[in-house]
Amino acid sequence: MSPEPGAVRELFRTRFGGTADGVWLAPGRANLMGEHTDYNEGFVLPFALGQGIAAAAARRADRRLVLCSAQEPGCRADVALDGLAPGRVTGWAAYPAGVAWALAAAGYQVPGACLAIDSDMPAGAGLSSSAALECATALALTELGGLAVDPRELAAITRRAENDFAGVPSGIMDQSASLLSRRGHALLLDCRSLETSQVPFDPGASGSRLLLINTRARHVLSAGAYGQRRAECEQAARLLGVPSLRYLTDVADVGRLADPVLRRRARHVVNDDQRVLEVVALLRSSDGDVYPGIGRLLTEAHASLRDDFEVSWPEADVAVDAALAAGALGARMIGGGFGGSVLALVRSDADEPVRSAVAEAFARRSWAAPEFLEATPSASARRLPDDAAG
Ligand code: GAF
Repeated sequence: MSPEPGAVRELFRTRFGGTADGVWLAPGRANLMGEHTDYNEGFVLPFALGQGIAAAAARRADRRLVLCSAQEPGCRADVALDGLAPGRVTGWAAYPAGVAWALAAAGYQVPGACLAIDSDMPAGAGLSSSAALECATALALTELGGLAVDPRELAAITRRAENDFAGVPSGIMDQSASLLSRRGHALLLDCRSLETSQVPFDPGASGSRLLLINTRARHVLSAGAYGQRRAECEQAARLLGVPSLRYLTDVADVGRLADPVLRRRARHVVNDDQRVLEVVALLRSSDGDVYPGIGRLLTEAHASLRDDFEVSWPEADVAVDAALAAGALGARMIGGGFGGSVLALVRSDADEPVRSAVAEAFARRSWAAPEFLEATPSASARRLPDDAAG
């Protein structure tokens, strides 16, 4: 898992000539609990995946950022660092260019650089490949420039790249997961105080595992529905007289909203915040096998995302139902919604039956076959040792 360092070094050699100064790796993420809670200043509990984005990079003497990607053969982006502005770079290159722009806006002297990018993450699967691309770029540029930037500040900078440069109105979860996670842990992030804590998370030790099901319905965050959900949550908070929905501690308070749609949106957010804390309490308890309880919360969250927040999609609902019928402890859609992946928690001996049941349910509907990936709580973004394989 994770892109081959040798392959990305070779890509650098063939596209730019010479040798990269280093290879940086940033993971994608899955989210155990807390969906659409980050931009409501609530709680999230993501973890870094083994899969991610690698950047082989070298410093340049001039003020240009030159990019190529194994996933975009024949495409080379060459941008001047001076004069970068939102809207000037489009497509995939907007994410790395946006990082250079956001670092400069934060007062850092960004060096010119060549970056060769490689990924082992399916695009559009809702596993935050764009945040991983931003974070790999951020680590490469800061280290090449000798800039010491705290990972929390880097999370804010990379989020700014995504929001203000690439024009995607996301919250802080994905960049934080990529930069702050720890192997064998989930990351509890309070999106109001930005405090984090590491929660031990090792389903394998109890004979369970996490299965990601890429439903192959493509997830596109920049589409309007995500922004519409944000606006609905802000409106609900305004009507309830609180700075954000995080300030509601009793779900009964949402009953004061006259509009049934806003009531449902707010109910999801308050309940999902609560579910994050319940999952954390289970993971931290020493009460035997906590995974059936976590599974129930996952399935509850899916119903809430489907019925109250209305961001699920038909392939996700079918995958969740088929996984549960085949014995999964719990399952839910993850990420922004309207396409992407489902996370299922399964006993190891139910892994095969769950995969077959989901694949059959898709085949019966003549949908493209789903893709199954292992989700292993992994380490955060880092520079790979220079002698890493390849
Ligand atoms: C996407 C966004 F990028 C995150 O910030 C978060 O809002 C998530 O959707 C929903 O929880 O991944």
